[in-house]
Amino acid sequence: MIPPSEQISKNTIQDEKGVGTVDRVDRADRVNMGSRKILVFLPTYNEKGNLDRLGEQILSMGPEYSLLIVDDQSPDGTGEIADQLAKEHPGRVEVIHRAPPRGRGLAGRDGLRRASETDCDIIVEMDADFSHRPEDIPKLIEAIHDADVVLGSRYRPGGGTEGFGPRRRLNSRVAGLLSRLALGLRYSDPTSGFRAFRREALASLPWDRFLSDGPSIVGETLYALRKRGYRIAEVPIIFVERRVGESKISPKLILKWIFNLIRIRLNRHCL
Ligand SMILES: Nc1nc2c(ncn2[C@@H]2O[C@H](COP(=O)(O)OP(=O)(O)OP(=O)(O)O)[C@@H](O)[C@H]2O)c(=O)[nH]1
Ligand SMILES: [Mg+2]
Repeated sequence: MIPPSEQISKNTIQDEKGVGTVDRVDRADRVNMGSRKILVFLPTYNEKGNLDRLGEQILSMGPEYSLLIVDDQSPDGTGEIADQLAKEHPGRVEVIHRAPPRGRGLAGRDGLRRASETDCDIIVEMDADFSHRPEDIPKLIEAIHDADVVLGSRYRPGGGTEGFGPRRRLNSRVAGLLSRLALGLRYSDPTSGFRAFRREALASLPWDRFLSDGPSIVGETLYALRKRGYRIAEVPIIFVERRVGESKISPKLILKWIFNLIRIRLNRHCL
C-alpha cells in the first residue's frame, strides 16, 4: 500500500499570465498529517546569544521536530554552537557552514533547497533571534492542513509586534507595501520570514534562477510559489523585537532590497 505521504497527484494549471503551464502538487493526504516530520530551517549570522536556547526549545516540542541550521561562518562562533547542538541531538540537527559570500538570501536558497531534498513533510522557516516565537509554530502547522504554504502574519487580527518603535513600524509597513506593488504579493504581511511549506512545494522551485542574495529572498520565494498556484494561507503571529544580538538591517541593505525587488520583477518570467 502506498503510504499517505506518497499519494501525490499532479495536475497542470495555467500560470498567472495564461501562457504556458506549471505543475502543482496536489496531495491526497491533506488531512492525514498525524505522522508528519517537521524540519525547522534557521539561517544564522552572529546569533550566539540565541541559537542554543532556541534550538533546544524547538527540539523539546516533540520528536517530530528536527533542525537545519545554515550559518555563514559567523565571527561570534554561532557555527560551533550549531555543531554542538548537532552532537547533543544525533540525527536531529543538520548544520551547513556556508563559504563566503554571505547573505540571508544565499543562506535561504541553500537552506530551503536542502530542506526540500530531505524526507520531511513540512518545512518551517524562521529567524534565529526569537523574533519568531517557537510557540507559534504549531499554529502554522495546523493551518497547513488546508494549504501548501502558510505565512505567519503580524498584520492579521490577533497578530502584532512587540517592542517596535515608530520607525520600525513604518519600515515594516513600507516594506509590505513595496512588496505588494513590485511583485503583486497581496498578503497582509508579504515580508514575513516566518512560514511553513509542504516539502513538495519547495522542491518544485527553480533555485538556480533565483537572484536574491539578501532578505528579498522572502518575496522571491513567495512569488515563485504563488506563480505555481500553491494555496497560500496566513495565520496571525506575534513578532518580538530582537533582545539579544545585533540587527543586520542597515540603510545599504534596505536600498539593495528595493533594487532586488525590481530585479525580481524584471526576472519574473524565469521564476
Ligand atoms: N546564514 C545567514 N543568516 C543571516 C544572514 N543575515 C541575517 N541572517 C539571519 O537571518 C535571520 C533574519 O535576519 P534579519 O531579520 O534579516 O536581520 P536581523 O539581524 O534579525 O534584524 P532585526 O530583526 O532587525 O534584528 C536571523 O536569524 C539572522 O541571523 C546572513 O548573511 N547569513
Ligand atoms: Mg530579526
